[in-house]
Amino acid sequence: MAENQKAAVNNEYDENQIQVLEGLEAVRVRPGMYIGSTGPKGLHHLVYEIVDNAIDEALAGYCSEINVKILPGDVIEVADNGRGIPTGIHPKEGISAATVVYTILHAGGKFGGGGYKVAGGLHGVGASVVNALSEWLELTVKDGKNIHFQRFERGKYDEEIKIIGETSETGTTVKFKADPLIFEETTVYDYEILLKRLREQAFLNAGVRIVFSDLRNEAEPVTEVLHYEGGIREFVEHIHKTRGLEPLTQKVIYVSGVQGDSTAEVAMQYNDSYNEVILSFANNIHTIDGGSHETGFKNALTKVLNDYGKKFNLLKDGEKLIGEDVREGLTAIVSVKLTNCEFEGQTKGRLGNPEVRPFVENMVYEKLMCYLEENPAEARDIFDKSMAAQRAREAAKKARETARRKSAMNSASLPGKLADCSEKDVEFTEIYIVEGDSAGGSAKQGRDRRYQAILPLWGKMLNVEKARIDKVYGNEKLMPVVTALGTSIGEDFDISKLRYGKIIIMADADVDGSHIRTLLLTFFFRFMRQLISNGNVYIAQPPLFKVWRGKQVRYAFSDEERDAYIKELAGENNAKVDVQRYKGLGEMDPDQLWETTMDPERRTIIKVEMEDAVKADEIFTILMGDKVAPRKEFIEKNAKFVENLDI
Ligand code: 1YM
Repeated sequence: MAENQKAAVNNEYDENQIQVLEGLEAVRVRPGMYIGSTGPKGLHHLVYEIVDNAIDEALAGYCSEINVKILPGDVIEVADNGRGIPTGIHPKEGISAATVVYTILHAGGKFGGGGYKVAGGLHGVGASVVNALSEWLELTVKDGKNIHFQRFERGKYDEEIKIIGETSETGTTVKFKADPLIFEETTVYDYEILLKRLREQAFLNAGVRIVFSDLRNEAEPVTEVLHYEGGIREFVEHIHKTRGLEPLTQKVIYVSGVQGDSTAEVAMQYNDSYNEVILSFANNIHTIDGGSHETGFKNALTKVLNDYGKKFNLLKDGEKLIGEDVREGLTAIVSVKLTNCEFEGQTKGRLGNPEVRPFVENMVYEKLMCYLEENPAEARDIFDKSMAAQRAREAAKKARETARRKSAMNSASLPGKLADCSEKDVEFTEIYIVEGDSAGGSAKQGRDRRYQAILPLWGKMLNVEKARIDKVYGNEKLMPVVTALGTSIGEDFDISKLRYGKIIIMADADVDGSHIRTLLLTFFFRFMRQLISNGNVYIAQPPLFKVWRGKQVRYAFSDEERDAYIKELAGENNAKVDVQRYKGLGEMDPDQLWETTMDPERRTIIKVEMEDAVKADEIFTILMGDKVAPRKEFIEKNAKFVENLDI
């Protein structure tokens, strides 16, 4: 008698089954708890969970290639050539180990064996969660002898895993369709989002070969091979290339170290911009809010350059480089792999583990110092760049002091165009930042002046890309924003001085509007980052259409919604329905603007997440940088959004 049948006779099987179903049912009842959301983010997370298991197998040294496909109907297939998930009977559960992995909550990790789970999603859940949230999932395991197969529907199965053929190959293949009952908004994958994440994984796990294909459009299959022997060094080169940045030195600096079961590696290179890009990862998970590994790296870098300057008499007595100086124009990747990561913060985007800071700090200090001493010409270029940044910072300080003296920074001289609100408690106040005078005019008339302030923007856009902070303090477009918000910027930023709890960017749904949103988000990201991490920044969503029949009026935010309203208002007898497309906010009268975009009871505003700002910052570098090729590529890729963009 097979183990599982024995178990069934002993009733254990039934109990297990019940437990399993309750476990997976819990995932279906509260999917957000396991994958963050049931929106597009959660949908893509399903793919990462399965790919992570294949990457673990690659890191364990048994798998050299991972194939990821988007098939017609938005079915995902992930296949690796590893050992294959074990199919033998699990002693405790009485069913196949592979079935356990796919049906028992939290069994996604490696049970039994030691070692660490390097990959792993945001919430540390695995295959069983993907299974629970899939309309169907098919698992195929090849163990060098037999092909094993099992099918699940919404996490449940009718049949045990069974042998369906013979093979001399090994590996695991998982095919699944996200459940539209769970992912109500969409089950359509975004190729670019998956590509970005898979590429990132290929950089972080040097040597792993990921082949990614989008086969949804049979006439136009797309395949991309992601394979980087240089690992995170190539990641840095990739960032410079795609953003059109010119490296300052020829080679990417790479340092790495091991301490106990932990490893740390850093790749870094300076470029011709003033912008700092540091991406940190812990166990292949992007730590968007940094943490102990990133702090360790930053501390070491500042210390190395100061000590280098002192040692070679390049710094005068009392002269000192600060972090901002040594990170100007730097692109760096910091990646640590630990047995046990502690993620902190509201979005779990920060690495906690305190022991990691001194580990990374000491490793980077020693190895980077060695590198600089062995490469004096490069060292000098880097040091000189930091000194230039320091001088610019001094200049900025002077500009700031002058600006202060002119008392532009205190609320006694709020910008002339600001229509302030009467409420003073930031918990209740909002400011709408509006592009254009006509939209600003409507907003001023339409608002609730008790708690809504309006700041119309005017003047020429500052190219923040090429401008250091000192330029911001004289910019006619951005300075009013700074004074109105009250917090100041950069080093002086003080969130306790913030004058409005919600900062709402209101711009048209067209190219110019997207330009102004990108500018403001980039500006906030670079000079007032805490506003974003604190969740103060929002994007207003003005409607695209007004649909009406007599006195019945509807506002539509998409073509589909417009069509639905036309149908609704036309009714049985097909009366005439009018449609107006808003080309800009300026076309709305004050009442309409209030009703559709400003009334807290009816409006939709989207909170800006750190990731949105990071994206804006990337786009900004490409759009504003002086390299033609990446800009051209970006525009070609996004042609439908930026058709008329005049750059
Ligand atoms: C397309 C997804 O899941 N590959 C995969 C998973 C496992 C193994 C190999 C594996 C792991 C181990 C031993 C071990 C998993 N096994 C388990 C468990 N690809 C994909 N490839 N033998 C094979 O960790 O010791 C969980 S994942 F728990 F069953 F061992």
